[in-house]
Amino acid sequence: MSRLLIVSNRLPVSVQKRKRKLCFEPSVGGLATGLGAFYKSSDSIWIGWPGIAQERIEGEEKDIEAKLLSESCYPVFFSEHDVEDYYHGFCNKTIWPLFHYFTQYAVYNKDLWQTYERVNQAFADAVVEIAEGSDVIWIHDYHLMLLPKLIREKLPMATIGFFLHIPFPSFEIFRLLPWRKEILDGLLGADLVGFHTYDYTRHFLDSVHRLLGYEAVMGQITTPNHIMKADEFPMGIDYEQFSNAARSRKVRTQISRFRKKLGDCKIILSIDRLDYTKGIPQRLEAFNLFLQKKPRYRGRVVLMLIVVPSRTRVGQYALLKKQIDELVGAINGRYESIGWTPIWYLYRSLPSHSLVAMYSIADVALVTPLRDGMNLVAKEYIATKIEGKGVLVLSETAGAAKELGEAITVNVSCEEEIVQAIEQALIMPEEEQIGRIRVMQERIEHYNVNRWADEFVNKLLCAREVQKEREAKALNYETKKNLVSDFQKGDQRLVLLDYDGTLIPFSEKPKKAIPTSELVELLEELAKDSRNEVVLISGRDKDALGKWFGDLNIGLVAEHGAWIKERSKGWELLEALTSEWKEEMRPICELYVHRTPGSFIEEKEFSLAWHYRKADPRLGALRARELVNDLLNLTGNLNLQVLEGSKVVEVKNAGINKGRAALRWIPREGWDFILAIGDDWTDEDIFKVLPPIAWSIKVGFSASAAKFNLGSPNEVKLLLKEMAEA
Ligand code: GDG
Repeated sequence: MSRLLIVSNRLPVSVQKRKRKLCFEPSVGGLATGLGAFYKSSDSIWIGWPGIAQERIEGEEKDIEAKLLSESCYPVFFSEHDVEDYYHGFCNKTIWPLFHYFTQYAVYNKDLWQTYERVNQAFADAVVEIAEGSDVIWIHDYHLMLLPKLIREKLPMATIGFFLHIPFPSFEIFRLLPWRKEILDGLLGADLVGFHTYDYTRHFLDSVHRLLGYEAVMGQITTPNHIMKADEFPMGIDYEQFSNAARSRKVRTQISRFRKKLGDCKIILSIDRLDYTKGIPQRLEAFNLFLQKKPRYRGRVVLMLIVVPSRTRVGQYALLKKQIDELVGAINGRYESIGWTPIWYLYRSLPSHSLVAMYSIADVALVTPLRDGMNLVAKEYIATKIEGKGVLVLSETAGAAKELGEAITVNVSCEEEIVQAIEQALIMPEEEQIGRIRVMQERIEHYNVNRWADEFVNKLLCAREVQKEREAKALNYETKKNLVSDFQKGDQRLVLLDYDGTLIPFSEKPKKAIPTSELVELLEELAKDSRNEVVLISGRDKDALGKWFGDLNIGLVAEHGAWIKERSKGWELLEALTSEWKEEMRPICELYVHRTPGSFIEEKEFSLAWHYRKADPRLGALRARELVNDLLNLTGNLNLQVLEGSKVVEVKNAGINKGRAALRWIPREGWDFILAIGDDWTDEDIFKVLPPIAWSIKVGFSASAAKFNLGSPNEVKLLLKEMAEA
């Protein structure tokens, strides 16, 4: 079993200093409580910040480290300034509001961003220092989104997972972030990125597609040197801990105490950290409206409002606290009568047995955040209902709503809807309450926090396996040495090369992808050796290829094999081809140019190519599918073929392909070395006709018949250089 390294902003243990003495206390919050049991039961180390600035513990770092290490925690220290600009700054003034759709609160400040980068680097250094080969590294949450890439740079073979506990917003929101590409690049360093819901996964994949151009297939993204997966894993709770606690004597005693004080009043419970995303003022406004519109409930219902202090150093939170205080005062002032206070307001953190007692006694839990990644309070409330009585009112914008469909779900922007939901909850027959609660209990008991963590780690190991399979096919140092030595031994050597995406990276327009003088010289160098026969097999037209490479002593194949030019000979047509069909197909392609901004037609002698590299990636992909469909319908009875290449749809004469062109050279007698390199699926036709002795290399990591992979045109160039110098 591998060792698990959990990395999160905060350690599960917090260090405090009281009267100059160090105190070590368990951290509060969903992640610490949720993963606490899991990490203790496995061979794990937790890496994170102990919650105190460096200046306050100068000279005591070693003692703290030793004490924390004895609890399998490894501290990362940072200064007061870093805490301010990283945690209170970029994390909670930029990412938190933006990812929760509070764009008006998001601050975009370069200094904060640079501190975020620096602190992520400090975390990466700490992980690299203690990580061993077989460790599984699991990074948590929005504070550390650059970490996967930073670790990958130092430990290319590491198994790295990332889980985001907050929503991943839709592209239109995410795009507002000035450092959006850096954040995505950071996350793509992981083997697996997990989210609470399908929507967050979808938003992430959409942003990757639109901003970086990588399209996902079944949640899997292939970048030039890495394969990773995005998937959803709704976080669970320690179900048993909550349901057992609800049965404990300590909690039962607490419940009796509460009951005595509250008499027969129905209890509506509201528990959150102080945060504008939780919609506390809106909930109070709705409760106010409820008391106003339904006077018969006055004196019969109490709202227990528990607000746990949080992030009070961020201005927005201090304002929110003031707003809540005022609202509570106003509502109580308006409706209070002798012996009845409508809102019982606690602004503090409760000990866990009091929290469970609150959950148990509450008739209704009003969980109405404006946005929430998951919301564990909703699940904890359900878990404590041992008799099955109680009603959950849940906002549809909380991730938990996806799993807890038996709750009364509300659109929190509509006060009337919350008012109705409160009344529906208060009058719901017991039988119905029990029915709904039991179904939800079964679900969250089954998918508890341990299962959540197990499932994530297992999927992470699977994702790593996929990557390993690809790595096994990568042309590494050893195999490259063998290839070059094979080449050296050969007397008759055939080298078949694709051009775009293989020898040169893609450009927005094909015309811009001109060969560098370095590339032309390299091909010339190879062609100079009489033992070598070099052939460029391309989809380009013959004019472009002729202009760039016509003077070299190499073979050329244009338009995927329609035209062939042998060394020191002229162009010849592979067979008699027609091009009248273009008149019929051109208007269809033109229609798609009009419908897809950024796309254009490239016309070759025997083919029409519709390029969409510059178009919006999603629209481009959609239109490409439509165009292929239209063209297939029209070409059914004609001797034509429709090809989908890299951001291009091409229609051309049937029977023409790169494999057929390659067969002009391959069957010739005497080759003792054959190498073919290509990047897209039109090159697969070449790989398929190669004899077993041949070397074949695919540029990129998607599935291929080639024996090996290389990451980029630059790596191809380095290989050809080595061959030329051999
Ligand atoms: C983030 C995401 C996501 C609350 N009051 C007291 C107390 N709590 C505990 C609850 C619960 C946790 O704090 C709060 O978790 P939430 O999920 O509700 O909210 P966030 O802190 O915002 O957490 C959230 C979560 O990460 C996990 O992925 O669900 O969407 O925002 O466990 O029990 N605990 C004690 N006293 C309190 O007064 N002891």
